[in-house]
Amino acid sequence: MENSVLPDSFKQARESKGIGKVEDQNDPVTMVLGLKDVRKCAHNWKTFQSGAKPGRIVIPSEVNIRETRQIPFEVDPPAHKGFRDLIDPWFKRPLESDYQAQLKSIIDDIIDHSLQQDSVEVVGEFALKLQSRALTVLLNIPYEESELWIGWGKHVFRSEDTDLDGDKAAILYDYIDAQIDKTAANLDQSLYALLLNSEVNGKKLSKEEIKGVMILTFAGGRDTIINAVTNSIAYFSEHPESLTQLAENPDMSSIAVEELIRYFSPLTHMGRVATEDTQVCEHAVKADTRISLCWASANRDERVFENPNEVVLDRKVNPHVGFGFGTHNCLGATHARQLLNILITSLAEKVSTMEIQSQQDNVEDWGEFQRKVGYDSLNVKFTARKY
Ligand code: EMZ
Repeated sequence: MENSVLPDSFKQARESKGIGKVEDQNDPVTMVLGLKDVRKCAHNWKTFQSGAKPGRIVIPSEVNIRETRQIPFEVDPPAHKGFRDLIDPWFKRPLESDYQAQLKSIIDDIIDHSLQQDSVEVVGEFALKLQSRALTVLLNIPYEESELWIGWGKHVFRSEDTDLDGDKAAILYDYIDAQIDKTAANLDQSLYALLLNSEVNGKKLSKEEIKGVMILTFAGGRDTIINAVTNSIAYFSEHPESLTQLAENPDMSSIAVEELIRYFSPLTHMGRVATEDTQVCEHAVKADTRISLCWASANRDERVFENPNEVVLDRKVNPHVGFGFGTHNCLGATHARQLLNILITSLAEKVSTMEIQSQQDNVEDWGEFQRKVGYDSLNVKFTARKY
């Protein structure tokens, strides 16, 4: 099997039952696997809520390591709308050409640097740096701040030995607290300042609410972007012809990004809490228990996608849910799309081949399912394209 393949671990369960089960800290989860069912449940926010106890809709649950509610991610309608309306325009800034130029300069730097090395460990030396430096553009704060964040590693709540690292989480909370205070004393043009200056539903945001938005911005777009970037490099390492295809057809890059997101599904699933006794796929779900919307499985649903396990870079019909679906669709999607678009375009321009020298897969363990989501490490030799 090629190194860059991400197998569909859910096929059998999706076809036979439509659901799967996973145990998580004595709070079991019924995973919803088919695309239609995932969409239906995502749409039904009254029965399947996000506004449960903070941390509970994340799997593994983060209830033991945080109390701050992430906003708007853990708020349901109607309150959700006020927050989303406030921050949506900010998170659409990646559509501006100046923003894209900043991303391009960050990405070109990393690629140029990689081309000068004998070997690059892509997770730590490429994807994490790219994610952190790009985040300075999203927050509109100085580039140098990314050095500190790179030091935090690829997940702000997880470390080498544990999925839920309270000490590590505390570093992020303290940092964000200090940044909010610093900005309050001296308002600048950053996302912090926007939040400090704004009202939602006629009320100033509390410090806890500002913190909730900022934690989401730091945590939600970290391992997901790192997975998407690392998987893209692994994929193009083994498919140099696709890189050439992109170099010859730069207009293809936007639909190629959608296909990569579908295939990689950088976030496997996200939970919801049932507010009443209900059913999913004729399977009873009790009130106050959890389901998860399994984007990774839905994106391989053979009833919707032709050749679901193949990367078809110019796939025409692609109703994937890689960025979620419905009210809570990914706030950072515009940023992620631009980042990946510029990344694959620049790789196609500058790189002829990438050769995988060694790798360690990152395989998630979800009870009956083991899913490769990316890499713990990936060593690659980059070679420049000659014109
Ligand atoms: C939460 C989540 C959001 C969670 C879209 O996903 O990402 C996870 O990586 C974090 O651990 O707290 O932000």
